[in-house]
Amino acid sequence: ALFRALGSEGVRVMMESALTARDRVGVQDFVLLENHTSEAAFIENLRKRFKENLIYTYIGSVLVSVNPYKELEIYTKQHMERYRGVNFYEVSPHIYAVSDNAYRSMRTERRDQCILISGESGAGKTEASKKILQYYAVTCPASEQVQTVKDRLLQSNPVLEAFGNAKTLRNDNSSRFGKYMDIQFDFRGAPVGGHILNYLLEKSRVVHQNHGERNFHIFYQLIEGGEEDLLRRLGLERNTQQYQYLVKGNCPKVSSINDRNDWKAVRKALSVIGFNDDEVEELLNIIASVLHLGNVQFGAEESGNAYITTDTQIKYLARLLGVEGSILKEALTHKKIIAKGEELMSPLNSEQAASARDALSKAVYGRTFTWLVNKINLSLAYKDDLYPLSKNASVIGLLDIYGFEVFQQNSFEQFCINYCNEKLQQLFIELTLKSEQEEYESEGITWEPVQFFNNKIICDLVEEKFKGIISILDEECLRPGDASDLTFLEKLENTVGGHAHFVTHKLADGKTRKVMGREEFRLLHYAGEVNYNVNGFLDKNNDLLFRNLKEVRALGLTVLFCCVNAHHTSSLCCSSILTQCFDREELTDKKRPETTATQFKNSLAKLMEILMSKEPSYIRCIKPNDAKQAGRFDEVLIRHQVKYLGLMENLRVRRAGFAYRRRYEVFLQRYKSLCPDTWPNWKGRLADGVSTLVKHLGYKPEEYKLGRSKIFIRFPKTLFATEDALEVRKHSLATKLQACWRGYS
Ligand code: AOV
Ligand code: MG
Repeated sequence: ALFRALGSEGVRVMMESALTARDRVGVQDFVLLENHTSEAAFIENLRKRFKENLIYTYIGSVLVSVNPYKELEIYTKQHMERYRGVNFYEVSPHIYAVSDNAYRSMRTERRDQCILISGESGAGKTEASKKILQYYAVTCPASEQVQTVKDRLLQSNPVLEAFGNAKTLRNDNSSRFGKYMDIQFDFRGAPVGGHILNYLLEKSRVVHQNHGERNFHIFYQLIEGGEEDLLRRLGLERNTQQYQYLVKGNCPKVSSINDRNDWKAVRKALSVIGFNDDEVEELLNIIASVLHLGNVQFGAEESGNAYITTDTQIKYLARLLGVEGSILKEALTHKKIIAKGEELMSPLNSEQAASARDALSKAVYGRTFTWLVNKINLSLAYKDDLYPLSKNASVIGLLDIYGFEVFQQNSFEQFCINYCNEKLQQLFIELTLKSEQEEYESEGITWEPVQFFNNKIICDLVEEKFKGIISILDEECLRPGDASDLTFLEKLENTVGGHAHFVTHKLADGKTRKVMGREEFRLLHYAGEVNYNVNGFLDKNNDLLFRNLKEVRALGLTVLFCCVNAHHTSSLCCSSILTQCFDREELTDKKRPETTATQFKNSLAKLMEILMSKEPSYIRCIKPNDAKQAGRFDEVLIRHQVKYLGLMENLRVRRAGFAYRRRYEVFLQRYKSLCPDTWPNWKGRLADGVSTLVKHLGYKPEEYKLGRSKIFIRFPKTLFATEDALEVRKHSLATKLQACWRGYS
């Protein structure tokens, strides 16, 4: 009757306009692509949508996001409202839909959730995680107390980004640490607490930056934005280029960054989180100390022993750290050795002294960062003695790590970062495959397995016990004698040289590969090939300042002993943050601490366990071009990402015969108006209602299957036709209503 009311011409026009719209903006779920196995069709769909500023597209419930590199008007409060409590396919794809879906699953199924955000450096992971957090902050129920928690959750971002992000060649705001944040919700669904786990900060950036890159944002923010008297107290000049640790990359300013404004935001954020003035001052003392340390220069006496040529820096350092200048000077130019049971100070040469200074700077910064995270965690911790967080509380975890990255020179840091991305990809593969398979099984639908590239082989290459790269690296770090970065490489060649994902300059026939350096090994990662230069691998893996294996390590111990002692014996205000960072027990503990890579490996294993215990949602971020430019869709780059992210396989698994599936009640609810028997309400069994409805709509038997709780639809066009019919009905209703309205007025 409705179709008749519109007239056949009207129906045709309606259908056509729906079709052309789809033509223009593509499909909002890749499963609806006619030719779902074609990569070209996949990319074309992404392109169409990207051109229309539609950066989000689904593969079933997985959200694919393309970085627009410009502000879009799609994150307003109205948008948030639009996505509250609605089903995925009722509104256009959005990160809010994923956020809302996870939230509702948590509420209705009482199951902990996690949202896994992946993609290469600059693809938009950190921005995505912030959007999710904002969504919860705005849409979840609030009370005064809850508001404080929301504010603190939100404000933890600018602080952690200031201290843990930096400009790299890939991303002006690149995360240089991994972050997993739990948001805790109470029984009413209000966020009442949070907790952050941080992973391996790229400390080496404190003392060195590659060309075109910067140190961590906080240094520039402080110098550009710090008030006059603050800078005076810290002994800093308002010129970043005065500081050795800030000049290496020859990149003091970044057009997309306003350090002065960011400084204000960070100061405000620190106070919202609950840092008092003293703590902020102390924190900045440490940041300034690192800059002063970087400017400490050494000369060589005739004997070759180092002496300090820059007394002003020592003066400031002594004051800021609360250490006596003479002790500091001795500590920076000597190492502590034990000879015949006695502790002696033995002089360093100027080169050793310089690397000792850098080791100290890195340790101080790295530990201050950890202190900062702990402090934020204290502030986010759920506090309510009356109503302890009960069994009914649930969490949504947000994972935002550093993305896969390749530079001209790649070192230990990239090795760790890229390994971390392998692990995350592994998790994605296992969980998507597993859950899809389970779905078909539980619905009683025959399953056709899809071939995947499983990157487990690369994870094993890196992390396997005894034979993996990390094990071999540790072995070299522990081996006394002539162990060096090059002997490490040699050992790698001997042990994993034959591995399909490992390459060096050596060829099997004894000849050498010209395109590779002699100090490099190449890993064929899931996301691409990366050459790693082994230079510094041993030192960075050994890391710990306090290990007496290498002379420089004794130095930090001396300085911090001074510091700790000063704190305990005099009224001098020594840095209490540093005292907390380097505790006494650690200084005297003889047990060998774990290496950096092993610690990282273990913390990732724990993270995987945490994630596996929750119900996952995925956001797969894609970087559209390397120029960080809006509107540029670099097809080669995008195709590469689509490939390695496994999106085509993801789609194939998702389709595996059926383009779409919906729970009976949801399907019925949406389309019941299209059949007189199901409208306005179906009284019988849901499966029978759906069966009646689709028969009325003219579905042919080969077009669908009814599972235990869901209908599976084989071809996209079937669903399109149904959607179009719904559209037509809505419009004709609206037209009729309008006609009625005109009639009345
Ligand atoms: P990443 O987290 O994935 O890289 P970001 O989230 O920092 O990447 O995004 C990089 C930049 O892209 C941001 O600073 C924004 O300028 C822009 N951008 C990303 N997403 C959006 C969006 N939805 N809307 C507008 N602009 C966006 V790394 O942390 O480097 O792996 O280590
Ligand atoms: Mg990031």
